[in-house]
Amino acid sequence: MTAEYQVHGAVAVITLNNPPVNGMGLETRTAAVLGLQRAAADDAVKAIIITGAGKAFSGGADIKEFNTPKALAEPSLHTFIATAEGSSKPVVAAIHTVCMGGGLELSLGCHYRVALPGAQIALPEVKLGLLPGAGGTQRLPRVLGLEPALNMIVSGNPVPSEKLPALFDEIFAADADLLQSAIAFAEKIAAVRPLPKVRDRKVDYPNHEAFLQFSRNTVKAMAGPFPAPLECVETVAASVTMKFDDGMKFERERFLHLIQTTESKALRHAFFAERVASKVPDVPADTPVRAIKSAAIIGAGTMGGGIAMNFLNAGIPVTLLEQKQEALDKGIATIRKNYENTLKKGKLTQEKLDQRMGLLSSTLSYEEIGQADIVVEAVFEELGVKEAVFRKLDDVMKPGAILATNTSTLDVDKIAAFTRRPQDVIGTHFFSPANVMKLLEIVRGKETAKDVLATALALSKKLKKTGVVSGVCDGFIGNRMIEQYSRQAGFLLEEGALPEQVDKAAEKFGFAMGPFRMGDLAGNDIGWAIRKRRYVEKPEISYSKTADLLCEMGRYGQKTGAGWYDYKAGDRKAYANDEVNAMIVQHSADLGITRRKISDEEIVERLVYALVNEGALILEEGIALRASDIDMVYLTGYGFPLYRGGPMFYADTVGLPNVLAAINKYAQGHQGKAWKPAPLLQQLAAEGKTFNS
Ligand code: T1G
Repeated sequence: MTAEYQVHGAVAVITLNNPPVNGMGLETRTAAVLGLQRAAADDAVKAIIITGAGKAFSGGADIKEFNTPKALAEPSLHTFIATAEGSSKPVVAAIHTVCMGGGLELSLGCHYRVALPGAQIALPEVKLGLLPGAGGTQRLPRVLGLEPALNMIVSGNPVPSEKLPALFDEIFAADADLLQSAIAFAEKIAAVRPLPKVRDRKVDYPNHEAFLQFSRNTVKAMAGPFPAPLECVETVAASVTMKFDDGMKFERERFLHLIQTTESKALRHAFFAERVASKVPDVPADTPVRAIKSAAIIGAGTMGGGIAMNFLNAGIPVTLLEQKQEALDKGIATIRKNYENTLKKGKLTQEKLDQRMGLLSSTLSYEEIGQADIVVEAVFEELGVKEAVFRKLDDVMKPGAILATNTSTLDVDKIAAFTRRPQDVIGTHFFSPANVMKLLEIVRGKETAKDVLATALALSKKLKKTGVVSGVCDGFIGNRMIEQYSRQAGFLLEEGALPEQVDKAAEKFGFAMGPFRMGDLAGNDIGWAIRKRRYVEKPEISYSKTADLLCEMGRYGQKTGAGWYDYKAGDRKAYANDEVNAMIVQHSADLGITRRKISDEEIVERLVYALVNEGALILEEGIALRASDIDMVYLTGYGFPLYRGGPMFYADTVGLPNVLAAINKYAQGHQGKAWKPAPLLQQLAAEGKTFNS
């Protein structure tokens, strides 16, 4: 069913019913318009209510329909709203839980709006790179006033219904029965004429031009590469500068422009990618999860402390375990300092700080953590150390406890094999700083039980992380791809580029930070240790020696005050260093390479397509379940620009044949053997398909 029709006395009730959030897809719109026509034709009906079944009034237009013929097929959302507004009988929107986007626009087209308190009211289209395209930019200002409406539309953030009295004719008590209350309201106003229409109101804002100009300047400064925020300002401006119907036409025109932009498609891709990432084909959505009411963290260092904070923030008690008291004391002090910094920024109350610290305990003894529902180890990244920890955990942890490793490079199956319960072992790869970065790679071992995986996915939501499932391989998804990206960055130095040029090109493309600044931040010695291992384990893989030479100069990065760049105390700016650049130039000479001028375009192609090609291999091997998971890893863990949708989505927008042609071109160049095109990329390019089809 997509909309139900019932008559209660003289009141017809149309209930939108398109789970999960009553997205107003074509079938829903059709059924609802039929309901309005039925009510209009029934003389016994004196008033009409529109409401929503389940957990929403409506989450808006059905985003899944966008860029398909259904989205604009009649009855369109405009037609649905115009039918309600044009009804000869009063139409009352009865709102609860969620009323967003097109759902709110529908209610604005109704003659009356009533609600329960606590309903989330929003026009969040801007977060999808759009603007309210069904009259919201023209009607909301007529109800709330220019400024409050503009703030809601440009921010896209929800406001609780009880905070918007101007929007509602009545807000019922929290424990009221919405339908009964709405019917009583409808009966009360059934005979009132003329029917109040939002479109007949005027927006009164003296000196609105000054306010709008201020708004344009402010929004332009914060919108970055996204066109939607400024379009929101311009269309809301039309609510004061144009007649209603002209404003509606202008809004429509700008909406249809935005829905075709890559930025909007990227944002909508990310919206669904984030949600589909928690779906694992062979793990049913209703798989029972294990209760996680307490946690233990092994290791109170940077990672262990950050991981502990995630649990504390979610209200889950944590026991922090270390080998020495001073390490414990240091770790706890760091956690407290982090919270105090947040408090100073006004983003945490003292009460919350005390509550979280009150959930934290510590111990030097494994025997004391045995009852925890999950234990996450964040000890030194060396297999022997992990083995000792997991053998101990296997001895002390209660049956059914989840044993999670935060390893970023080691084999989760090997770690699981150190225990008699490999089915309870899983990888939970947090990204530093663990209490900040949203990404959580959930590494599924070959023995990991389905309910353990389901529990880890549910836990990632509770910890407000974006959980992405990865299979077991060296570097899982993110680090395995970043290795190819870093290899290309090194080769570019050998051929003629310098760190500053590479970083600037990457940051112009939209990366939060270029590869060399990123290395300096993370610590160049980390990559050095991995390459030393690679030189032994996989000698066939070549790397530029420049990064090794840099480490031999003791330039590990920000932590040593110098890396690819120099850094000054209290100044996050990276300053080019002549000695490093001389080393790079000398190294090219030592290799007999005549340095050449390299374009920013080539730099970006080689960095990004290195990610794409490795991502294609990861997909082929089933390490990642879907291309959009890879995009989520890069959008939430590696500073890939959101407006480009992630490496795989970006490759789709470039066109896979073009990506393949570029890779084949680079395969003819310096260190060309690093460019073996992934078979999946070749296949999809040949078939004219995309990664995210
Ligand atoms: N269309 C289609 N599917 C939607 C949807 C929508 N509008 N909103 C949510 N879903 C799906 C979502 O993909 C997930 O699917 C499930 O519902 C639960 O979502 C013309 C153009 C409403 C606050 O931007 O903010 O109207 O994974 O996990 O945490 O002007 O979903 O179960 O298969 O997020 O309870 C404007 C977007 C649309 C609202 C519920 N509306 N949605 O949060 O559940 S454009 C939005 C949300 C528009 C008009 C314009 C949230 C929620 P699955 P969820 P939740």
